[in-house]
Amino acid sequence: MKTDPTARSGDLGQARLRVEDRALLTGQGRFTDDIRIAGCLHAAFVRSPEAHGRIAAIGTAEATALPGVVRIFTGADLAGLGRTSVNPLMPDIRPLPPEPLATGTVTAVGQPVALVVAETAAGALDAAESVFAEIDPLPPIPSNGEAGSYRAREAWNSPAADVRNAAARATVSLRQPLLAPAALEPRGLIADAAGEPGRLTVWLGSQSPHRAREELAAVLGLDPGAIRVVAPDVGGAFGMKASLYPEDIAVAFAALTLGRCVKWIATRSEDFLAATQGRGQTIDAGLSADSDGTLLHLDAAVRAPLGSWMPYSAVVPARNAGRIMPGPYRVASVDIEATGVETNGAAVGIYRGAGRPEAALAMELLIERLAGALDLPPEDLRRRNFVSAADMPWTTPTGQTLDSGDYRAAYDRAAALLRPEPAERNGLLRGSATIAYIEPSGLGWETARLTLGADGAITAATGSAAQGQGRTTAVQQIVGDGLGVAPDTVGVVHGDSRAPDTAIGALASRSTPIGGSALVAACRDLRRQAEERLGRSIGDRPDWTAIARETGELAADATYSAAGEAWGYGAVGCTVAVDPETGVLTIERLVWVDDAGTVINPILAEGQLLGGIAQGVGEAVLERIVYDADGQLLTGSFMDYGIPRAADMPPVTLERMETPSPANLLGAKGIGEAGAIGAPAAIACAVMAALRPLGVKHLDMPYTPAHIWQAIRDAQTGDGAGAGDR
Ligand code: SMO
Repeated sequence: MKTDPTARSGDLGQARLRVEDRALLTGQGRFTDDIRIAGCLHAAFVRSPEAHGRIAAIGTAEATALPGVVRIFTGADLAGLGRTSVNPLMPDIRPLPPEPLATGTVTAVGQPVALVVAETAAGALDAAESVFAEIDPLPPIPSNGEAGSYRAREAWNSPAADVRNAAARATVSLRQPLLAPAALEPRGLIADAAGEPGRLTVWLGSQSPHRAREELAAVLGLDPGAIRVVAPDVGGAFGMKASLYPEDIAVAFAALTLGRCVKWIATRSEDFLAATQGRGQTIDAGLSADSDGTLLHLDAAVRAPLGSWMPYSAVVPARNAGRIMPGPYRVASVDIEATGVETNGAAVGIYRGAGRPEAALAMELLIERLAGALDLPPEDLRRRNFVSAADMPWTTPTGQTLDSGDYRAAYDRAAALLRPEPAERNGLLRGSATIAYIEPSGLGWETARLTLGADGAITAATGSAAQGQGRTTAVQQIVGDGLGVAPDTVGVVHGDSRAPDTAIGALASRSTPIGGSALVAACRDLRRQAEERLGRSIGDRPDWTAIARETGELAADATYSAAGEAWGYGAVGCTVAVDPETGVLTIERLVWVDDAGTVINPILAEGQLLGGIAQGVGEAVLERIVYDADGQLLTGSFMDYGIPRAADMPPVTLERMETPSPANLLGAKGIGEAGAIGAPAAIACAVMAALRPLGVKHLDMPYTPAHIWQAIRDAQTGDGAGAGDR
């Protein structure tokens, strides 16, 4: 382990237990569904049974007459509302904002077509089943995105390297499954308009309550100041709770129209049908090198399915896959194009990693194949091409600035931890690989507000909302360090659109690098204000109670803009065993070296890595959303969609390096997505190493026993040219 003692002081880096866990683990959490408001009505949605079709009629008469039904809304009732926006991160975007309730046509199974509001949740569900939606079917655009029309596009080109010197070129052709983010807590909200007319309080399971407030205000035609959005305890989000949904708009509209409180909590099936999905990209890529193994040219065509509407962050996965594709390697030139295409299914958006795992998977498989073509060990090919510590900051051919780190050192350590295993034992085929990944943590700003009460109480409000990552614990340590007080004396507020009053939210692994730096800036400002008022230095560990007696209440607001993007990185070694008789895959070992820059709390960092690894393992071996040819969802419950359980976790060895980033005040980099980025690429490379001797050239995830068995069989009988599933 390499640490930089200058990177931490005081409470930074201390392994404190999470202060959130007592409540969360003893059933004392307060999630949206736990919030009971007297007189609150309940909502249920009527959803399209067709993937694509024309609405002929929506019959609500029978349902309206049922006892306890207050009102049934259809698309026509909401026709005057505005539309949500799409973050214009790619130069060429044709936005596809959702209708809160469909009018005219439906474009996905599960799309809301009517909203029933009733006195009870059961009454709303009963009435929803009595609403008759008559829809004339149209041919659907399939979910794999190969046929849909484009909605977003970006290209990254650089003058081509001299590929006449290329000694070898390798290609890959990936068809990645769509995934369900599968947060433990489904979506839901309470919209309360029972108070002053035109004012709205919303409790929403959200990563970005401030953005939700802005979007609700724009869509509903209200002043943002008339809306307060609060994210209470949130049971996981993973990108799926980042953007405003049609259901959120419809429920808020119903509350405002009725002047009442309306609550909607999604069922698990509704999350499978209508929450945003992740991944699903098709990537065709090629990589060439000269005879020394110096990488020359990377070309890639990324097709990202977008589903039937575009949430705010819709183009992030396509853009990230393109801009990150060269990974931690020096590649002389690139020709990459990423395209987002419309399909008839749930919206596809950001999901833990959001384009980063897709890029790493393509690049690492290319490296393995290219090494084979050059007759070099793949580890050597990587070592020859890492961006070196001396190169930093390094601008990639896609225009990204890698800020700091020693990729080679992390790689060597991971490779050393993964001791070689015999290739074959007990009839099992073994495969190993050590891969490398990078994890950008975003640009832009975040806010923090610190207050010193007249009694000396310190309260820190952060714009980085919490969904179980342990933000309260981290914020206490950052502010404890910044103000020279014990962490557990710091009160923490997060997830409230009134405190601070502007913010971005918890996305893209940016909460500690950018949100944490905003807290540091606020601490510096509070110290400066105190010293100014007192006319003297207050020292490293001041007595804030005594200061408050002299100064009275103080408040420091900070909006911190990152100086650059901080890039976490790491290396992962993986050994797998495949039983060729049954196709059963065992991940025998994962060894991991991650550099997230300054670490605030190693327990939190480890938790983030392990959680991301679990989701990455799920992606590699279990998870796949399936729509049939008619666009019907075949994986609508956990009976049909596998997520990893504790017993599916392989043994994991974690080590850490700590190279502070020059890009922000804390020197922190992202870690929330690292596990989900590195695990699928490492497992895929190890699986391919195990299967290659049998003649299997490529196999797409998930590596289920049936999938592996079929690939082995096809390779042995010559069917499908060893392509496995194609
Ligand atoms: S996938 Mo993240 O919540 O930016």
